[in-house]
Amino acid sequence: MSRCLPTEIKTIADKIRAGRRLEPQEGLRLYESADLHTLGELANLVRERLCGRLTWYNINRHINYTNYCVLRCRFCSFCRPWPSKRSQDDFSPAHGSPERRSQPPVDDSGYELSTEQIVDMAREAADRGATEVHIVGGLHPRWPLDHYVDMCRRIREACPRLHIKAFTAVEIVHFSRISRPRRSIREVLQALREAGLGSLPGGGAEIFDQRVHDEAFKSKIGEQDWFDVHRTAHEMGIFSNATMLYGHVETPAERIAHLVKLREHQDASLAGRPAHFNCIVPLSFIPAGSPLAHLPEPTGLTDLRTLAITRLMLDNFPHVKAFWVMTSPKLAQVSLNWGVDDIDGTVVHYEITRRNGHAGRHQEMTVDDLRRLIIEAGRIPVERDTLYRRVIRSKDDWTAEGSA
Ligand code: V47
Repeated sequence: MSRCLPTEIKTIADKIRAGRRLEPQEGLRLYESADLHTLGELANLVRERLCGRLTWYNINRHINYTNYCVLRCRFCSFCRPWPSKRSQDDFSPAHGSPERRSQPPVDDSGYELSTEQIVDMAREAADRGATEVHIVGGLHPRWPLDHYVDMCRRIREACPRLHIKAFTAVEIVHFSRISRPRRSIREVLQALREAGLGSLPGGGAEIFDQRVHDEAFKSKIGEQDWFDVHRTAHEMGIFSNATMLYGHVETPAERIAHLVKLREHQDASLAGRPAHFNCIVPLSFIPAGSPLAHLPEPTGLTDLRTLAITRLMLDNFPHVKAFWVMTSPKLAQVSLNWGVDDIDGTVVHYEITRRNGHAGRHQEMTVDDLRRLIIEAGRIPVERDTLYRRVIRSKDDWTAEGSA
């Protein structure tokens, strides 16, 4: 690195080169004063120490089972209110999609997918080579816990090899609250695991700060509940991911504090629990269509800076994942030289955010698209399964390296 660095940044750079952990104020200094190229070089150094030039991708399908939600979060453009004309006891399985096609409705109204539709989507994904379904949705005002258990069981029966990564910590807490008789977080996770749940996605963490929470996520679970779910999952041997939703009402210092809390949790999981976080997914806020639509969307440079600093602060996370639906495929590609080593995924359909509010819900990347992005960035593409085992394909079949 021949660039002339301010003394403070040079000290931080030396620390990173020596493999030492950064303090919160050092992360903040990087936000405030490191130039983007220095950040890229440092994040790249850490990334290449961990996995060289390899870049992971997976063949998956996201399924968002309903947009009805009992919460009204200010940052959310996805949720829809339960229609007042529907009866209190109505529990019909596929409202909003009368033809029972395997898709949500094309307009922006409320919808809920029936379990049959979800199983069809999972089966179609498995037939197209997917190794994972990523299933999340709104907090439905009527569905009982058994509905979600049954969803997992029926996917497992139809597609025994498909990994079910499902339900954010927010949903798990909701399932516990609505269960009758009341089930603890551990009992909910146990019931879901017995039915086929493989791991938890990282959604719902947003920013762990009370001021930010009150301003943007007031009705949602907070830091303590989110960590309770992931702690319990890790204690039970269930792997999970973590997220950070940035670029709305939070400050850089609040982002750093969020990352440090994740790092502390990961230290404890790695030291004494049978599972831990597999990756961190920094999510770039898309204001369009949400009550925070007046906010400017994070720029590409904020995205790169945040991804690089995430890599540098989370020295105990094996992977930093770019979710191209939120950053755009082009920026996800560039980020492969700013600390990112993993891209999610083929995706296929995604309902929760649509870039600029008007993109269709069909948001798919082919394997060829993903590999081309990765190779052109000077990286080596490797297909992985949910647990980061290399996937080996032969004709129409696949196996995960090291799996039973
Ligand atoms: O929890 C909601 C976020 C998350 C917006 O674990 C928004 O592998 C941007 O968690 N703009 C869901 N983001 C997505 C998610 C995820 C995605 C890919 C991979 C993984 C993983 C997890 O999306 C929500 C929330 O944090 N979100 N609204 C928005 N307007």
